[in-house]
Amino acid sequence: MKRRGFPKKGMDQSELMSRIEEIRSKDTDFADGTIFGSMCTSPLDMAKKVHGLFLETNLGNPGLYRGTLELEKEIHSSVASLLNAPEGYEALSVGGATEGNILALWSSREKTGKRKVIIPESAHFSFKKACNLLDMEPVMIPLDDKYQPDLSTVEEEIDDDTAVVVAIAGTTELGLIDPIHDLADISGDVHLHVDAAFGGFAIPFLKEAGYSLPEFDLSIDGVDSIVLDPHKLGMSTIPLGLYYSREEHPIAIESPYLTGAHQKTIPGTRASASIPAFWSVMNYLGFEGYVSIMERCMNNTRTLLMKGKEIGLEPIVDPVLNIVSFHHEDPVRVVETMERKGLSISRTVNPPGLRFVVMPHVTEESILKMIPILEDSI
Ligand code: 0PR
Repeated sequence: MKRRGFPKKGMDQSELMSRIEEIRSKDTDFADGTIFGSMCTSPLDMAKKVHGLFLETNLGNPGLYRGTLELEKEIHSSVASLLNAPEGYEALSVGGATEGNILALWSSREKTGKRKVIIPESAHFSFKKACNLLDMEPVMIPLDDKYQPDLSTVEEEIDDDTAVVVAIAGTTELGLIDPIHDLADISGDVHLHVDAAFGGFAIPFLKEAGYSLPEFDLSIDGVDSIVLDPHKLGMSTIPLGLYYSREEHPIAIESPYLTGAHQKTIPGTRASASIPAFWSVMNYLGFEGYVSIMERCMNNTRTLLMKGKEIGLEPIVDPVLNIVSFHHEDPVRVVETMERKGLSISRTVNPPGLRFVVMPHVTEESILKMIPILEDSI
């Protein structure tokens, strides 16, 4: 693109807004029923409205935003209950699970001086980012025939240089939950971090609805930290992740000229509107509201699974959460074909396949409309 000059004079407001509207219409909208590959969803209307009221809030400088801070403390406390956090836990609001995963690795390195990170191959790429950033050494753990980390390899790899072991509650590609109890036993005193970016706002509600799912949170003694994302299945606005550690986070950088004495997370100025937005969603839906949303997602997951099988697709695993992935030898081609037809699906790499995330914006109707197009594209 040719370099544009910095605008010299202000633009006419209505001209400006019509450009903005035109541009925004090029973005895909969750309400279109065409997005099947995203772990985010349209936040509740209330979240959007509340978010707009807090645009200038910045909890990097908390003394100026005492109201927002009050809500942050309330969400930290309510979600601590959801995760069975013990007394003495620390909660930090982050931009999303990427930042939470970075904090977990950073804190384990700080506490131990060690650098080795045990990571299942099914982990999100944010752990590779974190290792690169923190100069830590990723040790990738192969998956067994059920696409779960091979526990004997984890056991072999843990040694005196190991800083942290990673477990996942809701893998990005298949939505699986690692055997976190077993990983906690194997890790012993080594920091065990659970990435529950996706599963954190699914598993507790599905258990309530009668789904038999394993424990994944701070109720397991050996779990030292966990992250989950209100901006995914928490149904709220971007950016918000919540990071919990059993003990106090060991890194606190002095911020002497601001109203808070220290900062523990990565941003300095911290966009905070998503905090009251999530507070509103959480209090509006309540536990019961989330249970019914997740039940609907799982019903739609079963519909997609069944319809996929009817057109000859074979699921890679039986879905545990609201993600369905089907074997396919050339997923890139199918994803591109679907994209040309106006549908956004995703793919898996290990093994190659077509990935559908059945988020709350995915309806039975949108699935039934998408299936014949998928049939023509595979
Ligand atoms: N951990 C897991 C298990 C994840 O699935 C993700 C994101 C992360 C960590 C990182 O979370 P943040 O991106 O919030 O830091 N997984 C999604 C993905 O890569 C992110 C995403 C969401 C991508 C919506 C695209 C999209 O439209 O698939």
